[in-house]
Amino acid sequence: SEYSREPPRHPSLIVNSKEPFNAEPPRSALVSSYVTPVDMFYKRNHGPIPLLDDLDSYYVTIHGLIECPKKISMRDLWALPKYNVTATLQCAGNRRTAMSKVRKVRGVGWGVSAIGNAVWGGAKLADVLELVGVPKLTSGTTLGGKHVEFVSIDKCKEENGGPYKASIPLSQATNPEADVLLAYEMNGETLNRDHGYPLRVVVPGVIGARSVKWLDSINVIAEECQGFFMQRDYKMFPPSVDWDNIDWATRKPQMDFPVQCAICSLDDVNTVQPGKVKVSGYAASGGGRGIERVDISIDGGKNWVEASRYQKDGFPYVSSDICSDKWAWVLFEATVDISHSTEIVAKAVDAAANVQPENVETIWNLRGILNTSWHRVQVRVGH
Ligand code: MTE
Ligand code: MO
Repeated sequence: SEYSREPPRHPSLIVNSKEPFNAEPPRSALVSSYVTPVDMFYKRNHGPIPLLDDLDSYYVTIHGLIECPKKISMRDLWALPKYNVTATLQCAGNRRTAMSKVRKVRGVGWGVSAIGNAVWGGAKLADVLELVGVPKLTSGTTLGGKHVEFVSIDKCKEENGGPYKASIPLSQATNPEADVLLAYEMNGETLNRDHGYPLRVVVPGVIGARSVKWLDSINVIAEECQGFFMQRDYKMFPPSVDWDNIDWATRKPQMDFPVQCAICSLDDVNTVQPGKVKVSGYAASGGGRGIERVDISIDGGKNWVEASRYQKDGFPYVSSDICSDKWAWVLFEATVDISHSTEIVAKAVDAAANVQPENVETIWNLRGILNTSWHRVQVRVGH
């Protein structure tokens, strides 16, 4: 079958869909290290994994509204300055299963682990575009509504057998500070097949859907990409919209992800001994907005304690710290005293003072994206 050449995967991944392969690690794996190991990183696919075994014949075509269209080889990319960017990638469908419990949504179910933090190595898209005559972003440039479209090699049924594609604004693509990468490494190793070998886009601070894997071509276009995943998916609708009254044209494709956090040291339902319980997890926000605070409550949100936050190897995290990884999550930790059965709640606040919503009902949407409601786990005290 078309799925007979899939790569090997770690046996402890939780498989949400086999073909196409969609899987996430147990949540505890996310808090065992600041950088998520490649084999524990969630895998989100819409078709079979392409097999590109001949790098000599691989190149990316860059064309569209540019003066000198060009084919770029891996050799060309390796010759450009290499950047290592620590960035958290999060699927817009992270925590979808919990949203579906309130009212059914359509889409692959995910727990809290459709997210990971990796060190991506590669060339900056702004440098690559400069090679084909597209200047870097400088103040005063007018770029209109132009977008840069990324087209993959894979084939998916949503595109009627065509390739996966997405786009980002030209102003973001040509801005060196946006750190958009054409990545050929993940955590210091050659990118593997599941994550886009030999080359993928990484758009920091933006929902995972725009970080196109197995890149085939880059197209500078007059307006945003018209592909399925930009126009008929990954858009945020209000709770009043359902499948019988949806008008896709009324909404914009989702780009930045909102402030998010989840407890990873505890399952949805836990039995604990009375006494101290460690609460740790991740918090992240889109657009390079850092995490200002993570609050923990054991009384349903009446009283809160602030968790400690860190990045790197346990270094305390300060949101104003210029050394912090601006595109990366923070891990948090707090210890609470549990004397009776209750719910433990976590919520994060980002640098723009955005706060996670209290309840999932208010942000319910038919595709089940962006469930960023307060994360709640049950603790039952057993003796
Ligand atoms: N790129 C291609 N070519 N095909 C895909 O199915 N899935 C997207 C994105 N890029 C996808 C893709 C989605 S929805 C997400 S969340 C991320 O890749 C997941 O990246 P990962 O599998 O490396 O974690
Ligand atoms: Mo995704």
